[in-house]
Amino acid sequence: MIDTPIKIALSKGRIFAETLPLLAHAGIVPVDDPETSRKLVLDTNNEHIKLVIIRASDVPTYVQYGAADLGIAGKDVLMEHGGNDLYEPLDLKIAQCRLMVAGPVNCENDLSYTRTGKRLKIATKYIDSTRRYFAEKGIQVEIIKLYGSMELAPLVGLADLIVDVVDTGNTLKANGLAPLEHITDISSRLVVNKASMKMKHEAVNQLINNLDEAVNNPENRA
Ligand code: PRT
Ligand code: MG
Repeated sequence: MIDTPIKIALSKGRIFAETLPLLAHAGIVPVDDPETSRKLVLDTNNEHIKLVIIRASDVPTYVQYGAADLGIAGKDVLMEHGGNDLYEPLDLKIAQCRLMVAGPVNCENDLSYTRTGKRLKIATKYIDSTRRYFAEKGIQVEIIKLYGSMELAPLVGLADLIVDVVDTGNTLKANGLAPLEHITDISSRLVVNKASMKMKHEAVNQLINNLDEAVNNPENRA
């Protein structure tokens, strides 16, 4: 057997920080810190396991094409990526938040925004999830694609509402916005490349089992 290392793709920031204790429980400790290192492939204490540090929204793509065997990504990102080209064996229950519709504080409790006639403008990076959500409600919307700082859009008249992930709600509040509708709960998931699942079955399965155990260990709960 060719002994190629197992590569796990994940983003730095909150996902990396919250994954660390789970990896540690599985006996995996990175040698470098992605917040200070410029390396994009991090060695770990286990020569058979590498961490690949990429943008959160690129994780499903790396895993889909086998550039990484496994990945850790938010359900928000996975829903946008769509398709069933990845296995999703484990909810890691980290980086939890809610996908929400939000709007200016003064339209709080004002469901008149669902009235027909005026087509609502919604700013978001979650194009597909937003289209699906409003289509299910029978509301026609115009979706404006943004890559970040969605909270700004209603303030400057670019959109009526936004769809974004919300944790504490402080960012909405600081920008005069309020949560209006809860679309779905979000947490990060372990995803696996389909070929890796077959070709590296033993190593991949062991890792899934170890991480599953870590998730269910109360010591690792934030
Ligand atoms: O930053 P970059 O553009 O590279 O990518 P990213 O924003 O997708 O990455 P990152 O690391 O910010 O988020 C990775 C994943 O963390 C997301 O895909 C979500 O699944 C999850 N997550 C959990 C969050 C939050 N909580 C969160 N609060 N992602 C983003 N936020 C944003 C939120 O949109 C708001 O603008 O953080 C801001 C602060 O949130 P509040 O509500 O606590 O004020
Ligand atoms: Mg971010």
